[in-house]
Amino acid sequence: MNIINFLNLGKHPITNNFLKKNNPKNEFFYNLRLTYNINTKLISLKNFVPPKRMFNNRYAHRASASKTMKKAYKILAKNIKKKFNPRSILEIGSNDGVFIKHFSNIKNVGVEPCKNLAKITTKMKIKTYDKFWTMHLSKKIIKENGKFDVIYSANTISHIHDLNSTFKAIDNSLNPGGIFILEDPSLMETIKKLSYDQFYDEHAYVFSITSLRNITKASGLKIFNVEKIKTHGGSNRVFFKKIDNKKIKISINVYKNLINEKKFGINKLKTYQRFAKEVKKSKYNLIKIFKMLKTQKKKIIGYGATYKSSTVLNFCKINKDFIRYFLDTTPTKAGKFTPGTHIPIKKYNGISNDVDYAFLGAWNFKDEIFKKEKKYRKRGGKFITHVPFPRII
Ligand code: JHZ
Repeated sequence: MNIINFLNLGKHPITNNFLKKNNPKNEFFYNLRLTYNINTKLISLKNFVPPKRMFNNRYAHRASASKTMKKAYKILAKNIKKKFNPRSILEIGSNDGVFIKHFSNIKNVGVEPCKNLAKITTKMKIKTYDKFWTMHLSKKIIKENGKFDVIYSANTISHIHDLNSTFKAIDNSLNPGGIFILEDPSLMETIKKLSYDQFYDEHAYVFSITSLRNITKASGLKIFNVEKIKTHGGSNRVFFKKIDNKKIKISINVYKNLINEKKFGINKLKTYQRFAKEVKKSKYNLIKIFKMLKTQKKKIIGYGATYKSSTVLNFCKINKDFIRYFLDTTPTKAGKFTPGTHIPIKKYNGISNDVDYAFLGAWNFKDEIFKKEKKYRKRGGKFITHVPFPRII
């Protein structure tokens, strides 16, 4: 057997299933288990959830809900124009258009299977295909638009189950000198930060550069650069070219990253077994903090009803007995309840004066949030986080 299970995180709901009622009938749960592939070094969920259960007309996440991300996409768009000067760009997983809108002066096409999101970008006059990314769709897009100079995809390829055909379809859609840019959470950062909440239904994979190199060998694509970026708790921005494109040289960064990952133990089962042990310890210590504060009758809320936090809440069984409600800036989440744990979500309107502690669901935006919540912190308000270890800040 070349697939080894190393962590069982228990039963979990669909993270996008923000509930209308706090006592839903027939809420769907699946087993969240993590596996390591000895051959490819790929880390993945053991059980994939059918895509249509996750990505549908009620998709809640809006990429532009954070200032940090809006700014990051604007800067990236500027850099892509400067460096590659594309005449055409395709984005796989275009969400609410936060990135692709910066390319309105060239041929810009979006792919977004969540129809409610695709409607937003269509209204913005961006040609959007409200379908899942497949070889079939790629052929249709090429027929109607031609091939592309740049294909970009942030936090989406790790959500697609059939990686072989995904990468082949990308290769198929690129012009000969074209490039593909992928951004996804970094496995090394996930392990270092003990951010086990990077694993949930949508995140079928958490990639290392090593596993990406291994799984793309047969696709016609080759990694030529890697940038480490801060977004989403530490991600890799990976640049691919076509294998036979000799004009683009392979950056030394690629080799440096592969060596660093090897030194870190990305290629060793032991690394994941140790991670699993530490995750269980993290769970124990986080519950301890919540129980202690509950005994002290402190008022605790949640800050940022993220998809990630669903893993923490459901794994640690932190429900409305501990967290009174979540605050979130996303309008479509307000008035709903967190999946599995049924904690009410309120529209963000500042933290009220009677709150003592706020659990950082959006820990990846800690800097942005701390800047915004200076007043709360000044009056003694505290945050609780589980990253990189459970603590009060
Ligand atoms: P954020 C989603 O995950 C799902 P989530 C998906 N699978 C993925 O990979 C990432 O996005 C990219 C709120 N917030 O981006 C807004 C505040 O309330 O970490 C968002 O609801 N106040 C596609 O959900 C949430 O937090 C704030 O000041 O884990 C952040 O969600 C800020 C900064 C955010 O992704």
